[in-house]
Amino acid sequence: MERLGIVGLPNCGKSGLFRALTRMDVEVASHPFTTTGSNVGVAQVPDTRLDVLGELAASRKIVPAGLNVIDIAGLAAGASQGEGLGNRFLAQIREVDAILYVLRAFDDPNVVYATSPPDPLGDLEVLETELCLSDLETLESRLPKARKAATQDEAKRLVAALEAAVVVLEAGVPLYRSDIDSATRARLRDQFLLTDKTVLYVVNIGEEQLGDAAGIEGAVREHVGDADVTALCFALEDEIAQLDDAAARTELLAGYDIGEPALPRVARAAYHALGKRTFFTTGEKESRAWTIRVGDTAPVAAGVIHSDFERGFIRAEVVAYEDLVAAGGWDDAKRQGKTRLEGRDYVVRDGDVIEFRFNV
Ligand SMILES: Nc1nc2c(ncn2[C@@H]2O[C@H](COP(=O)(O)OP(=O)(O)OP(=O)(O)O)[C@@H](O)[C@H]2O)c(=O)[nH]1
Ligand SMILES: [Mg+2]
Repeated sequence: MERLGIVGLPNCGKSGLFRALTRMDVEVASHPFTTTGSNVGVAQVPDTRLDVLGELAASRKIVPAGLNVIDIAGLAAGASQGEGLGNRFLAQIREVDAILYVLRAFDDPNVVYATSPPDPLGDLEVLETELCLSDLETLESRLPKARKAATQDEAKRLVAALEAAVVVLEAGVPLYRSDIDSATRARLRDQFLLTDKTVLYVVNIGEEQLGDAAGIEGAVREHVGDADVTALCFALEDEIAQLDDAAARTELLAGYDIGEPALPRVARAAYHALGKRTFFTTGEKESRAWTIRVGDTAPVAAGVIHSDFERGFIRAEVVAYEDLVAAGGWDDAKRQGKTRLEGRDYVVRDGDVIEFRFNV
């Protein structure tokens, strides 16, 4: 399953974010390089549609989708040359499918930091520079061999793609923000470059900056283009996430004058950016969100639940979430002829509610 890696400078708040996302008990401390290995966990991906389904079916249990998250050791300037935790850090990034950059905006003299006052765009430059340098090193070590082998057209095109990447990276532009065309980008995929991944950004703001969140977010967004950017106060989100009592949560949110916690939105954005989509099953026992990828067919979706479902797949009985809700529940949707039977070739859509028919 795809993994989201949390990447940022030492003491920017990565582990606090990881703890809030996964509810795992990891060390969050005011000294840099607190995290030296990596913490691995699963973040729940909240989905209001699932809550509605659970209510309609009076389900005894609600099971949201999950997202694998890794809290990676802090990166210091010079990491690509072995500074800080150096290559260990870069190796950890290589293994993730998407990067969640954490940029620090909160100011606290008790939590030492590389820059003072904090400078989120400055953080970004340090982080991206290290990743670009590491990719350049990778490419430069591979190019001579690729050039030597380039007797066929396809091999020549690969060399051209590697050279195009070098030009972009030398200008300090990560591949995910470059204007390299998609065919060239596709040729680079097998190189597993660090800046060829999906990226999202979060800015860790202090409680006193909550009023400024939109402005801080906007400044980063202007710099990064299409990617998802969220400014949030990790410490506060962590506190909210720990409250099981809904009333206490609402009270805390109101106290800080924020309508909705931002963390669920970050989890959803990452899930989506990784190409993950959701279908649901619903009933009295449980309502559950299952993860598929864009383009997955009905038997593949069935296989997410159980491999026997995929092997013995006969048909899927499907209704779109909106139609099910409009009908008032699964049984009513069925009575009203809103559910339909789909076969092996059906491409499952985000929000489909499904009952599988299968042979065992
Ligand atoms: N004042 C203040 N402190 C914060 C805020 N967010 C995080 N911190 C503190 O920042 C410190 C570092 O947080 P961590 O989550 O351990 O940071 P990290 O990025 O994982 O650090 P390393 O693992 O050392 O790279 C902790 O003492 C947090 O309590 C904030 O919004 N305001
Ligand atoms: Mg940490």
